[in-house]
Amino acid sequence: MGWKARLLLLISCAATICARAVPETHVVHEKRNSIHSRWTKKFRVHPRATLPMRIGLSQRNLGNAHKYLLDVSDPDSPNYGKHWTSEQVIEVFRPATESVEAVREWLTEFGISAKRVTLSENKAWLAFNVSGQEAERLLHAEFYEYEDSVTGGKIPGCDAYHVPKKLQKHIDYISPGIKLLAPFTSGRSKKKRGTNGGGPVKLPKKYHRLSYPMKMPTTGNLSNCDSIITPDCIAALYQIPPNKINHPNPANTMGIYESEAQYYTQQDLNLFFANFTPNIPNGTHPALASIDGGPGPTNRLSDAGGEVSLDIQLAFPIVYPQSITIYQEDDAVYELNPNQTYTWGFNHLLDAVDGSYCNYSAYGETGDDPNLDPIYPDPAPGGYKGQVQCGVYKPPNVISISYGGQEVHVPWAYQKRQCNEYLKLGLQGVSVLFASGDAGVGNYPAPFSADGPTGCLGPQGTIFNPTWPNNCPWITNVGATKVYPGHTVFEPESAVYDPAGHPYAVDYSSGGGFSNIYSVPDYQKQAVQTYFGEHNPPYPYYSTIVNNTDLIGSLGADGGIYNRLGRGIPDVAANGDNIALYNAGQFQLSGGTSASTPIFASVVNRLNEERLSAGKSPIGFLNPVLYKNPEVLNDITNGTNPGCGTVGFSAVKGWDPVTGLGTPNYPKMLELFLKLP
Ligand SMILES: *[C@@H]1O[C@H](CO)[C@@H](O)[C@H](O)[C@H]1NC(C)=O
Ligand SMILES: *[C@@H]1O[C@H](CO)[C@@H](O)[C@H](O)[C@H]1NC(C)=O
Ligand SMILES: *[C@@H]1O[C@H](CO)[C@@H](O)[C@H](O)[C@H]1NC(C)=O
Ligand SMILES: *[C@@H]1O[C@H](CO)[C@@H](O)[C@H](O)[C@H]1NC(C)=O
Ligand SMILES: *[C@@H]1O[C@H](CO)[C@@H](O)[C@H](O)[C@H]1NC(C)=O
Ligand SMILES: *[C@@H]1O[C@H](CO)[C@@H](O)[C@H](O)[C@H]1NC(C)=O
Ligand SMILES: CC(=O)N[C@H]1CO[C@H](CO)[C@@H](O)[C@@H]1O
Repeated sequence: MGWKARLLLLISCAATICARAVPETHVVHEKRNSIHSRWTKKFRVHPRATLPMRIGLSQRNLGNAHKYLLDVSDPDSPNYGKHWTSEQVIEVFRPATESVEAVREWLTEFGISAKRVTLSENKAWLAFNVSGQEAERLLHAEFYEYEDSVTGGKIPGCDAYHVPKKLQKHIDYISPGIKLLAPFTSGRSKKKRGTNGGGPVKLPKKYHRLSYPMKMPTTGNLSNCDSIITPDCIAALYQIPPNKINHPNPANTMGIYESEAQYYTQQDLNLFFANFTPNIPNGTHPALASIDGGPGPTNRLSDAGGEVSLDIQLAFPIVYPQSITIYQEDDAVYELNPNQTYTWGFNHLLDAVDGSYCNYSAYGETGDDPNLDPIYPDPAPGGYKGQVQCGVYKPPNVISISYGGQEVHVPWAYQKRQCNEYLKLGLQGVSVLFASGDAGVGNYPAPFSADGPTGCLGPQGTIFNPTWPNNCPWITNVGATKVYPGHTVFEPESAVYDPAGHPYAVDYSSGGGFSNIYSVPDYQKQAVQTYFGEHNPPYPYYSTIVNNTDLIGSLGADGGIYNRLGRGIPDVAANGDNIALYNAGQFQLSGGTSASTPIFASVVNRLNEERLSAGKSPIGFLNPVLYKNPEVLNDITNGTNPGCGTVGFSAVKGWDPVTGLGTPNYPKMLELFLKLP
């Protein structure tokens, strides 16, 4: 060994763990490469301090999950539509009994007796208390207190820890370990943040436009659809016939997610029905699935929420007499607190519709994240005092979600774990639809978002900023279209674009682009390749998938402004502008991919109703069928989605990152989905 090599060894030794020799039977299981500047390593954990330790066990079959999903959702699979029960999902992915036993044996041999160790009900992890000294000896690590400069909180952790080599395959992660609270950074983190006054970014945000009052149009008149979209315009655009079903299937309720304490008022619904949908009786309303204190409707008109009014008033005309259920997440105390910075969203929804998610371990995360998800019982006056609700509702066959954020703001492990859950819902036959975002290829510019003057990434704010959780390949993303002035519902629509001030305060265009975190899924490969091959966007690009949200900030160093390897967004589209609604007692127009999503999801609800009447299963994960049968959608070939100082991508023949495969053609979709088993 030359001196250089010896010096290197010495340095690496000093930098990691040399206090005790690590036996040859052990290997490094996790090691931190860098530490975010908000954290400071303080003093060594006291040998007699108590540390709550958790060992997350490796799930079986996670690597096969994608294959399982395609097995039940690819139209060419013999098992199409044969969805799994929730018990099957738990059984297939839970850690092997062998893993539980091997880890228990290791602990017993070390001197942590079996009676000190608790096994979680879903067999995903083992929990026990250890002294600081035991922790260090068990894991051949040095534990320190780390202090968070943002919150002032301290948590124990180490730079690296070791486990016996033969156990490595059974262990996902151990905490306390190398994980510190994932920092809230974007690619341009040092900047003072926008509307939140320097704090972390509050997510999710609603994707609905600020609505504005208008004069009521004449109903039944399709010649005004270029300025006001009524239920008749939507039915005409997508050839949706009146719903002839007399006895709606109660198991086929249309799910709509709401957050941020959005209240609807019955008065608004009644006004809407009276003026637009004479077939829907006065007093018709959705059911409420309140999650962790999520509030129901209000009688105070001034409290009416634009998002929930829009969602219900778009869905009812399409699905009635089918019922609607609002899944309302989180108590109003959290949701209305302007200082509240950690509603990252959707974990409590997923807990409520799948009890196993409450304790689901993956990517080093177990259950809700106490740093990112609201905590229950809520200590604040008036807060929800129960425990987090787990598995209290059966998931609906389709759920429409018009909320989201940017992938750069959401810790990698948090979003990967959540994306797996969307996959599991797909396995169980649930269609999950998300709005693709309203700021084209970027985010809103400051002060409408925390992403600086352009709403985009990189030192110059020129790099495209894809949306979350739209980057997850196991959901269906809905972009927005518009009937431009002078055009009719009998002509093809175009991608939506309304420049700032016309009529909304900020530029509005259909969220689209390519993820930096998820690579393009198999079902989308051909579509994306064709797009690049035949309609090469006129921008420099990079080709990287990152495994840490912080790394997004370093992308594009070579001048590229979008990723060529990522999952493409959106998948489909529907109208999202000039939507007629009543809100707070007033007739208004509104829009957003927020509107597009309940429209598309309502079409799926209708298709499910027809499949159920024919004795078939609900559709579940839509994308594999749609990408193999793009002719059942109206291809959108005009318009772009501006953002980041560019005109964005172009809507072209075939799939594009503006309007996806296109808008629904109800008769064609119905024929196709009734043909499938
Ligand atoms: C660890 O100790 C705490 C406090 O004494 C206790 O509440 C908790 O149940 C213990 N955990 C386990 C797994 O024994
Ligand atoms: C439909 O609206 C157009 C434009 O506002 C108007 O000219 C026409 O008379 C209306 N037709 C009916 C049948 O109300
Ligand atoms: C609808 O019902 C409410 C009572 O729930 C009533 O006050 C209102 O007048 C009714 N509206 C119509 C148009 O019948
Ligand atoms: C929000 O923070 C400000 C400043 O710290 C404080 O004055 C205010 O009471 C807080 N509001 C709520 C609802 O917690
Ligand atoms: C993340 O990616 C880097 C390089 O791209 C690689 O060296 C590292 O092993 C990856 N980490 C994990 C946990 O996959
Ligand atoms: C095409 O889209 C542009 C906006 O990008 C719009 O102004 C124009 O009217 C559209 N053309 C048609 C035929 O809809
Ligand atoms: C058995 C078990 O691990 N149950 C936990 C599942 O998650 C909920 C909510 O986080 C806990 O309250 C349970 O103790």
